[in-house]
Amino acid sequence: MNELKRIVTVQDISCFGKCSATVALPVISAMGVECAVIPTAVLSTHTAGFPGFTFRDLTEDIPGITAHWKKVGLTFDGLYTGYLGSPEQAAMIGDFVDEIRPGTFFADPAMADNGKLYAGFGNEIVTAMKRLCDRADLIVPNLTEASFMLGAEYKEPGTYDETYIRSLLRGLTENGAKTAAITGVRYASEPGKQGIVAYTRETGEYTEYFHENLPVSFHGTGDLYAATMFGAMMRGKSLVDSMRIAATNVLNSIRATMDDPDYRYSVKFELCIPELLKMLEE
Ligand code: PXL
Repeated sequence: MNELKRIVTVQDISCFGKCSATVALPVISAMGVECAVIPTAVLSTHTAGFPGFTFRDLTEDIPGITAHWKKVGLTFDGLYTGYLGSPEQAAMIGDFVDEIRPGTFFADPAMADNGKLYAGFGNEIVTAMKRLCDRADLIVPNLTEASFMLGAEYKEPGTYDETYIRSLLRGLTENGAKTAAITGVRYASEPGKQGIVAYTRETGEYTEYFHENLPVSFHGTGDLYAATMFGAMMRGKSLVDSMRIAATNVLNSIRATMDDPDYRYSVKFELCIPELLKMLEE
């Protein structure tokens, strides 16, 4: 029998702009993992750069979807949560975890970047995301999200050291999250590098993967990173290999987009899927 893992991702559909579900669905499927979706909101575009976007909150639809799934007996090897339409959705997803017990719960608390919450979010989302993350096997906040969730000082990229990152990682795993990985780490001592650093509470082990820091920024790369990393884990890759594959896929996609650098349009990840699949076979 050909084995096919099945996951469900819970995040918004931004109809234009390649982030959240419109990245997770194609990338995870291409990686050879079945990907179902619970949409948390439908927006005309993402919230970062297209003034006047529409936003339909789907909070009321979620209990009906999960109750139906429970009734018909669906099961999942993994759950991947991202951008939520409202803080209340975090509690609903918590109930869903209790009911369906997905094999691995991967949470990306997608709510902030560059020291600021995304448009439309207030402090309630931070509390709700933190509570959801406390239940996860693996969480992948960026530094802004990590500092918001801990009420800790946010430091600008390239101005901090390993001690700062390690203390945030320990804080993030204090209330239940098994492994925390902070993305977009840039140490003061290594100006040309960027990476991801993880900490697993049970073993006390730190895992890291650093690579070249490209001096450009595109919307949606955090979502591409998370989708690729979870896809790789579902394909049986180790934590460090999944971090490397995700980072390389994002770097390849950024390089493929450098000649067309509008931040809002995200990266041309579609062009890099053949390369991604090769990395899965290594
Ligand atoms: O990439 C994170 C993200 C996801 N979904 C929506 C967003 C953002 C970031 O701005 O606006 C709707």
